[in-house]
Amino acid sequence: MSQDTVRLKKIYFAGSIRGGRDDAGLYKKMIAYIQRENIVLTEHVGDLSLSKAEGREDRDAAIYEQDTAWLRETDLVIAECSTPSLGVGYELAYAEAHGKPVHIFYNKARTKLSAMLSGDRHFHIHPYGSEEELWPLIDAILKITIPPHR
Ligand code: 6IA
Repeated sequence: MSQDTVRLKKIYFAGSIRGGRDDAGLYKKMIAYIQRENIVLTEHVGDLSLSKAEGREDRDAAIYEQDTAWLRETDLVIAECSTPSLGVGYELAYAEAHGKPVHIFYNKARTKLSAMLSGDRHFHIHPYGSEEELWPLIDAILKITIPPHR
């Protein structure tokens, strides 16, 4: 691979699982959109067969280890926060502590975002009114160039 080759960006997509799966269809669409030209480390977040009751608790330590390893490895985090989730909140703080860029989306017609997110200057906050507004916003985020051998 030449030095000039731009490698695919690795994206950590965060969305509610045990916090509630009302927006699972939206996560799936956002993940598919990002995946056209990038790697999404957390494709399972958009798995429609995954319910909030799913998951054996004896697997939780392994999930935590895998997800935090991906957060350390990722180029940037994109979170859809319209459905509040303790796990997503934790992931966002963990990403910030590791210096990762974080982009937070939420539907302003139905969600009042936590002050702990909207008040944190590290986070790039993207309120949107309709789904169609999402795609150009995501395009703009993904255009940000990441050096190939960081
Ligand atoms: O508190 P929550 O469950 O809503 O937290 C959701 C966030 O935590 C997501 O952004 C995920 O990255 C992470 N997370 C929570 N549960 C899992 C999980 N469960 N697997 C991977 N990441 C998770 C098992 C699903 C598996 C059977 C496909």
